[in-house]
Amino acid sequence: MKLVKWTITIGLVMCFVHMVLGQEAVLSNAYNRKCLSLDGHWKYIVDPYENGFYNYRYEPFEYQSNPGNGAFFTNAKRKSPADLVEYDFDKMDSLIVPGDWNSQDDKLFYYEGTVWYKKSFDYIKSEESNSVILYFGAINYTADVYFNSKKLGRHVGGFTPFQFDVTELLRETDNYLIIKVDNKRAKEGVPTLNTDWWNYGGITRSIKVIELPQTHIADYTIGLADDMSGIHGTIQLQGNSKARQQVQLQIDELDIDTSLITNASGQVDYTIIADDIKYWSPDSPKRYAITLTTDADSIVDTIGFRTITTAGSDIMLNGEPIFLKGISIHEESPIRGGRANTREDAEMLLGWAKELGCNFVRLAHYPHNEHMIRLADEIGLMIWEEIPVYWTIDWTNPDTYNNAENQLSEVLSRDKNRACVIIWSMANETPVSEARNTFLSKLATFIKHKDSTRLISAALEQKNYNGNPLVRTIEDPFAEIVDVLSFNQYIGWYDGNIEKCQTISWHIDQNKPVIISEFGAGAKYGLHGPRDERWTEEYQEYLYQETIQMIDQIDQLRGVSPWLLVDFKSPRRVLPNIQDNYNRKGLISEKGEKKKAFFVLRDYYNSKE
Ligand code: GCB
Repeated sequence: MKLVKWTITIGLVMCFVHMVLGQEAVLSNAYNRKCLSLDGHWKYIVDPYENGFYNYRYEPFEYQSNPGNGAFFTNAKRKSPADLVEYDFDKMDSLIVPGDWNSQDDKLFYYEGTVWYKKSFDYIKSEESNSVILYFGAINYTADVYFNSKKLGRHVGGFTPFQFDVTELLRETDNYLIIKVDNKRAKEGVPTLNTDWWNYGGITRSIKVIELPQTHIADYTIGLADDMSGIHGTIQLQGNSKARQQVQLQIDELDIDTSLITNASGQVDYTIIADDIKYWSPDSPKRYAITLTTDADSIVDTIGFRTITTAGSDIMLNGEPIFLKGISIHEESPIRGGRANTREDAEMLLGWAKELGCNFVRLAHYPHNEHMIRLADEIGLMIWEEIPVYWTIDWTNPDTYNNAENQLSEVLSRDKNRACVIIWSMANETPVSEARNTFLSKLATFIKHKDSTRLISAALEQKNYNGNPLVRTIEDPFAEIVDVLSFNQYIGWYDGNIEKCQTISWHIDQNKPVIISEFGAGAKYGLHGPRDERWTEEYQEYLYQETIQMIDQIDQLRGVSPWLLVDFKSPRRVLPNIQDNYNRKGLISEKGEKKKAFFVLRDYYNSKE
C-alpha cells in the first residue's frame, strides 16, 4: 500500500536551501520527452562573406524594410537565405547533425565563419491543441534560427541548450528550418579570442521537435533537503490552465504519492518528509524513478538524492568527508575525433575515468553534452561543471557578462536535477583585476541565489609567497568567495625541471578545501627515453610521481583533477611529429592508447581512501 506523505508548503520550511526556477528556463528534462529528432543529414552552404545575411552595404537584411535589390537577390523583402537565388540548399552536400563541420569536411578543418544549415520535415500533431517547441542541444557559437521563412531569434553561446516555440508556424508538410551558424571568435565572446582548444563549429548537439500539452510541466526541481529530512523542490506549469492544477508526484520506491496544487502562477513548492532515502554517492549511485503527472501531462525522471557541503577544509558528501579523485576531460571524441556528442563517446570517456579509479571528473572548459552528465549520474562520478570564462575575457563589457550569466543559467536549467553535479566553476585562469573580480563575484552571487545546493569554485592561479619562488600561495580576492579553493599549476612542465617539485612548499592560509584543478605534462604515446627528456612517456610518468608527492603535503588537499584524460586538438600545439595539432597532456592518446602516467595516477587513487 502506498502512503501519502506529509507535504508542507515552502513558507514553513524556510530553513531549507533550494533552487530558484528561472523565468526563461529551457524545458526541464527535455532528454526524456518524446520527440521527433531532426538529427541526420542537413544541407549546408558555406558563406565566409555572409552574403546570405548582409546586403552589399553590409546591412543585415532582417533589420531593413527595403534592403535594396542587388544582383544577388530575388526579392527585396527577403527574410531568409532560402530566397537567395544562388542559395539552393537542395543542390548542396550534407553535414551530419549532431556534429562539427571541421571533422566532416576537410575544407572546413580550420574554418571559422558562417555556415547555413537547412532541414525540411513534415509534422502532424497528435493533439490539435498541443504546443510544439524546437529544442537545440547546442550550436557553436552564434545561431540565427529561421523557421518556415520567419526568424525565430538568435542564440549566443556554443555549449548550452535553448528553444523556440513554433506552435503557430508549424504546418503538416514541408516545414523548413534554416540556421545560420557562425563560429567566429570574438573579443567580447565567452570564450574570447584565445583558447587552448579547437573551435569546432556547427550544430554540435541534437535538435528535437517536442510536442507538449498546451498546459504542461515546464520546469521542476527535486532534491534532498539540506537537513536530509526529506525531499523538496518546485514545480512550474506553463499554459492557459496552469493555475490551481493538481500535480501528482510519485516515487514508488519511497512510497511517495503526493498531490500538490499549483498557485495562481502555476507554481508549487513542496517538501515531503521521508526518512528512508538511500543517498547517492559514487560508491552507490542510487537513483529513484520519479513521475510527475497532471491532467494533461506526465514526465518521468531518475533522481539521486545527496547533499554536498564543506566543513572547514573538508568536502562533505551526505555529511561525510570525501576526497575527490578526479581527472579533467575535454569534450572530444576519442578515436572518431571531433566533438563528442553520443552516449557511446560518454561511455568511453567516463569508462576510462572509472578505470583510473576516479570518483570525480572536471568537465573542462565549457558545459559538456547531456549524455556525459546522465551517464556520470548513473555510474557514480561527481562532476565539476564549468562555463567558458577562460583567460582574458572582456571584463568591463556588460554584454560579455550577460552572455556568461546566460550560459550559466542555461546549463543550470539543464542539469539542476542531477545529483552528480556538485561544483559550478565560474572561470579558468583569469588574471586578477578589479574588473575581473567584479565580474566573477557577480556570477557567483547569481549562481548562489539560483542554486545553493552545490559548491562554487574557479580554477585560480598560484604565485610566489612573499616573492619566494619556492613557496607558493593563492592570493586572489575571489578565493574568499569560492567554497572550494582550486588552482592549476604546472611546476615541472613549463619550467622543464621536474626535480623542482621536491623543493616547493605551499603556504595556503584559506581554511577551505583545496583542489588542484590541473597539473600535467605533454607526452607522445610510444615515445620512450630518459625521464628528463620532454615529450617521452617517462617524463610524464615522473612528473606525476613527483607532483603527487608535492601536493600531498598540502594539508587542505581534498581533491585533484590532473590535466587530462585524453590528448585533444588545439591550434596552439603545432610541434611536428610530437604535437601535430594535439595538446599531448592526455594520459591516453586520441587513439585510445594508455601512457605510463595513467598507471601512476591509478595507483595513487587506489591507495587513497
Ligand atoms: C591550462 C589551461 C588548459 C590548457 C593547459 C595546458 O592551464 O587551463 O586549458 O590546455 O593549461 O596544457 O597548458
